[in-house]
Amino acid sequence: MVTELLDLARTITLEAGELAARRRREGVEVAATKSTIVDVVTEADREVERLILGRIQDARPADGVLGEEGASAQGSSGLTWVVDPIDGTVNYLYGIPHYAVSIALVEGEPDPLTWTSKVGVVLNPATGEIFTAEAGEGAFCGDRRIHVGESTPLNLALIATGFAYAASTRAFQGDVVARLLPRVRDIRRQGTASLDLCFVADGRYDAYFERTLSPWDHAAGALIAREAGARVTGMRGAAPSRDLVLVAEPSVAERLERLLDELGAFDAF
Ligand code: LIP
Repeated sequence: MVTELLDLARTITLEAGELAARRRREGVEVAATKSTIVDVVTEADREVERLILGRIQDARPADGVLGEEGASAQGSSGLTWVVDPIDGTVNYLYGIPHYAVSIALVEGEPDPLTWTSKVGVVLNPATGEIFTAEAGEGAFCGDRRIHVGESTPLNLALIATGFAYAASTRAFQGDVVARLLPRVRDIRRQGTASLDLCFVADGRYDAYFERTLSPWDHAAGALIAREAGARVTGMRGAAPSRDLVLVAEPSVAERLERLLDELGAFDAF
């Protein structure tokens, strides 16, 4: 049953990715701004989400849907599709080939603090890389099974992170990164949370952490990372949420969590 749901998620994600890439080739403009002037949405974001919503409702009319650009359906099945039609919107707007279609299926209330993830798919349409996971069945990049990297001391760890759209929050986050940078191998900020999570799952980063993420940013990638052997946590052991998403090989996660706490990364802002 769940495998069929993973197949459905993969099929919809691939079709959505083709549309996103085609609109990118045709040219992309800002359609509107959201929380701040730099928090943008394009017409492609909205069109891709409409396509995904339609495909899900055709195939699974009793399921719920929660989408970044407003797609919303109250289901009766106890299952909800959590959709980021184009994650890494700023990269997409600038033509940087590092953005993703991210679709997850969760059971229970559509709340990252309580839901149970069943299926996750993250596709980078620009490269064709598709990451998938089904709860209990491992994580894959294409047909290749993936696994988090080896345990490593933090001074040799490559750490990915990201920043909010609000200037005051970015100031706080920038101060944290300034204190973290001399304590680790290096920092990466590539602008697409779902791919950051998948890169940890595939050992391309040693860890990723970010605060202020939305549910659709991490719903699929967190399951993929967990199924690849990562510890996936939120603030002080809670489930991942807007408060914090922290993902790494378990011993690296523990060391990074302690260091970030020491550096004030978990303080209120
Ligand atoms: C983005 C995230 C990224 C974060 C950006 C933004 P969007 O999502 O994927 O990790 O740092 O600020 O939130 O807005 O492109 O869907």
